[in-house]
Amino acid sequence: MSDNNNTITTPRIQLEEKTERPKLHKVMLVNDDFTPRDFVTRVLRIEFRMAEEQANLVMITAHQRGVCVVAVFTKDVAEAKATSATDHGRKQGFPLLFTTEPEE
Ligand code: TYC
Repeated sequence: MSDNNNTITTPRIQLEEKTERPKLHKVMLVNDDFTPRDFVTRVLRIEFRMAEEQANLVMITAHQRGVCVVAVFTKDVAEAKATSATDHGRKQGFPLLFTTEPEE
């Protein structure tokens, strides 16, 4: 009992600190009536390093349904990619639009 006599001890509470994963954000491709299909596919290939088949599928899906998820990234990366891809279209005079939204 040598250690416990006359010793004031402070209870220590171990607070559980869970490391939360950063929420992922989707980059969405939005359909429009003006941007040529081939150009949309090319932008997807260049900006998102997509294979041709996948890029075509995403383009057609947006064309038919109005929008299509392109990929998911952390918030900053998603926003940077969407801006870069949208600018790519603007530089060629097209209204091509990429947006971002948080995943559920
Ligand atoms: N709707 C366009 C056309 O018919 C093609 C297109 C597809 C444009 C997807 C944008 O996100 C888009 N030329």
